Amino acid sequence: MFFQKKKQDIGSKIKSLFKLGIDTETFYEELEEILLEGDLGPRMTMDILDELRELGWKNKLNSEEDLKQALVELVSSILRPLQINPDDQGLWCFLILGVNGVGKTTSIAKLAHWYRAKGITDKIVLAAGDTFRAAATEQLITHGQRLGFRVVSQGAGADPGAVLFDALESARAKGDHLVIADTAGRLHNKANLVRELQKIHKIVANRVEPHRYKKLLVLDATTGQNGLQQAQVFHEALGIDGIILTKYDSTARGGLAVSVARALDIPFLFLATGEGMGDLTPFDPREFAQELISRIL
Ligand SMILES: Nc1nc2c(ncn2[C@@H]2O[C@H](COP(=O)(O)OP(=O)(O)O)[C@@H](O)[C@H]2O)c(=O)[nH]1
Ligand SMILES: [Mg+2]
Repeated sequence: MFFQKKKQDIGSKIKSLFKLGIDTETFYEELEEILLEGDLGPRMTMDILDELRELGWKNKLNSEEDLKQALVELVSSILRPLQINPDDQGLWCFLILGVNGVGKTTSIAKLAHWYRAKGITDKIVLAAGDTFRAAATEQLITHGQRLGFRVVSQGAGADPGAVLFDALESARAKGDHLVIADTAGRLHNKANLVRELQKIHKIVANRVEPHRYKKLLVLDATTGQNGLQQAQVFHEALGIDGIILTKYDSTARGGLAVSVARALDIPFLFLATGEGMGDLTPFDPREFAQELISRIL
């Protein structure tokens, strides 16, 4: 099986593929396996195979390099990047969403660090809106202290809406430019989650101009097609403006981004590739596609 191969075998899948004979049915069957294994999802995989068959018929798929190039083109054409640069003309809010453990709290700290390091803004407040677990608030406070950002919190059990309210009001009063808000991502009861998120959403929407209010979803690249279902739930509930894809350092796959983009057409903001504060990179579709294809092939 291709997917059981180890690191030193990377790149050998494409060689084995070409030994099957270009443009044969087995070639496409094996390629289908590879793309599905890479988490590109069934729909995107079918699209890609259709396009490749067409290239094959036209005699434009003659080498490993042709195949790689075609895949990079197809993958990068479906991915949209997004940059958000908060100005100082009004208060911005990033609501950070996602299920437990995907990397929300860590990403909030990284985002604050990134926006300050790039000189975009340092007037950032972190809001501890995950009041479900005490550890979540403590974790955000620790990051805030370490990085030197104010954290607004009310502790475990508090109403997340009240935390958001406090954070937004105090940010406005103190002349801050950006509130980055944590949320709890319990998905065990979808109806409850959606109701709670919509309450928080109302509080932000009433206080922040629509174009300065961004609902950002954190997806863990190691979760595979599960991540697509998560994205669907959050997108349906609130409408997601952009995605941060985390733990891209802990998976050999990461095609989740492609299947989410194919299904929901949500743009990507950042790629997180480690636990360090500097492990956050603006999303570049072409670079991502090149890296992804070289990983899965
Ligand atoms: N390897 C890796 N680990 C990450 C990344 N982002 C977050 N983590 C780790 O994932 C775990 C859960 O992160 P956390 O921010 O608490 O997730 P949350 O529950 O969504 O807030 C922590 O151990 C983080 O250090 C990443 O990009 N790469
Ligand atoms: Mg958290």
